Amino acid sequence: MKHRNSSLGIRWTALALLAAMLAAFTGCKQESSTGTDTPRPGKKLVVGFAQVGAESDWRVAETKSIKDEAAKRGIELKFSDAQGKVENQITAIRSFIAQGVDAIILAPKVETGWEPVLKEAKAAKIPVVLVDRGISVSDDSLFATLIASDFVAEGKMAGEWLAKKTGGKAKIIELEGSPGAAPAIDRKKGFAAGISAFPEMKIIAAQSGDFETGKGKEVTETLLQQFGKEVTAIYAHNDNMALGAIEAIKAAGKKPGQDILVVSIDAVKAAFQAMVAGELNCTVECNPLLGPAAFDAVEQALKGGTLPKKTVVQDRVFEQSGAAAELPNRKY
Ligand code: GZL
Repeated sequence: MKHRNSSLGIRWTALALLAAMLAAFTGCKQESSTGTDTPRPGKKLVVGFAQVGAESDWRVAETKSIKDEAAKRGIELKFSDAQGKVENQITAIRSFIAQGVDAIILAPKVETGWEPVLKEAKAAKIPVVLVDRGISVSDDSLFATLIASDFVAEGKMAGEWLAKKTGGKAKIIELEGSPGAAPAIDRKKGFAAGISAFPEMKIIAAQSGDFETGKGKEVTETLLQQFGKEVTAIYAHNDNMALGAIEAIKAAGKKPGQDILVVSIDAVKAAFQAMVAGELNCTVECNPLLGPAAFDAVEQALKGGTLPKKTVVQDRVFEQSGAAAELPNRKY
């Protein structure tokens, strides 16, 4: 926690209370592991975590990993769930700055719009570590590092798997993630690259399901009404939308995993269960257990150490044949 003289301390406390009230008013959920908003005395590290929301199993696992690691390291974590709204994430970051946290961890919902608030964090000499999704800024000194998977590679692995499975012939419905989000942009790009060598692999429809199970089901129900007779495969940017699509395929009287192949990304436990049930054909891992690496980066940044601008998390492809054996090993 930053140390300041008493008059400034009174001003910061008032600012912190104002910022916390603002954050509460704007609907983003803020919580502190100590349940207090005022800075605590002593050297305990205080880190603010601006999370997107809880839209998927993956996201819930990422939040748990960050919270568990903070507790393990004796770090006071101020957590904000933006309920999926970028403006709430920006409010949370301003609140963390006003509270004088030592560092900020940010999982940015979308790639753009971050320059102003990250400039404020830089001016306050508060390092920002990005986890899970990247941002587009002209000055990359605005963040210390990014710890994330390679979403283009994930999409390409999904596309190549489907091409191999279908002999290069498929009519595909693509369920896209949240508009403007790095994984949605890059998984689309990667999948297109993965099938580009196969002219008979065509994406006949694409629509966002916002990484959510319910929206994935709704979008698939609608698209099956229009394309149900010709679609042979569904590519979902995450497992939750794939699970929603599986429900919609069954509701349409077809067999998911057989009549219509389903391939997705994340490799959460529910995806392995769906593969064991024969309803999901393949999922590409995207590891959400970023807590340890995130806090290593925070501690390195606070020591003034140099950090790579991006650390890529390695991912693997899982298909039905190995699902039952792998399921007991899954941590999320
Ligand atoms: C990936 C992450 C994505 C997951 C989704 O790093 O940003 O967001 O793939 C989550 O499940 O909603």
